[in-house]
Amino acid sequence: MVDRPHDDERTGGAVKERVRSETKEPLLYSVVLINDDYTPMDFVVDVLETLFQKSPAEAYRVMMQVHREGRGLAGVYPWEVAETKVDSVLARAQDAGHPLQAVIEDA
Ligand code: TYC
Repeated sequence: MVDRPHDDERTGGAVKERVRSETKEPLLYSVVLINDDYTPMDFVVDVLETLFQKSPAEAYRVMMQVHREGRGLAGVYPWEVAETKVDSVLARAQDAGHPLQAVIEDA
């Protein structure tokens, strides 16, 4: 274990008061795929590989989870990224004539 310097060693004894933390974590949101009876499995796998950067094996695993359990996690992102991912899924599905749905939830 690396020894963390004591406050005194880093600041020479000065205590910096911090009202808010200096770096703020972005809020994160889940993009969840929803099962349906019509979207082809290969299409869902392709969406997971190309829009959510999943490996072929992971894309297949997530697709089968959605198929069997009704829903599954495609990815976790800051709000605007999650929105763009959902928009892209819906646009791809609509273009191809498939009813695939994706929703955003609190992570
Ligand atoms: N249930 C679909 C089928 O049997 C496959 C599917 C998987 C559809 C995941 C949507 O989000 C989904 N062809």
